[in-house]
Amino acid sequence: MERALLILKPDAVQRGLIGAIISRFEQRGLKFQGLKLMQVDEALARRHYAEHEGKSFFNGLVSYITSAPVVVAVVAGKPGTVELVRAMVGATNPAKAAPGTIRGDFGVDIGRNLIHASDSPESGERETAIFFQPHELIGEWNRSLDGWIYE
Ligand code: DGI
Repeated sequence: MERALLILKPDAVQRGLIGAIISRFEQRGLKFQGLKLMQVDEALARRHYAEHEGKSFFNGLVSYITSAPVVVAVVAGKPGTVELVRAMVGATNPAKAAPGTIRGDFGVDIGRNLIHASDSPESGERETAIFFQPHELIGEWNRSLDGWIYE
């Protein structure tokens, strides 16, 4: 299985878009391994976004992600899942994101782009370990419709 960490950022939660966004991943057939509402503190934000430290937008990014509760989730599927999830999320700047993507349907500003998704299977594992304790994840569970999602 390949896993991606999703963060429904504070704007998504404040705007009442949790259900609409989560539904897209459910409808696509992806399986959730973890899901929770949480408040990100500054240390966690800095750790998650460490690769952007020093960039002009870094401080704004940290204050945005820590400004109000977020929903974090882990979605899993066959190899290729991370790429599929990124395609559903759309370009980093919602103004340039294609219609039909989450950012392209719900956002207009790069500083309020609604959702984070891991950009590689390796980041999926790293970020999952940052946001979830092992006991908060259910790695293996069956759905009766799995055979209707994957051949
Ligand atoms: O993986 P993404 O979220 O699509 O993009 P990323 O990992 O390159 O950047 C992480 C977040 O940082 C992104 O979701 C929004 C923010 N960001 C990236 N580039 C810019 C930016 N914010 C501003 N204001 N300006 C930027 O150029």
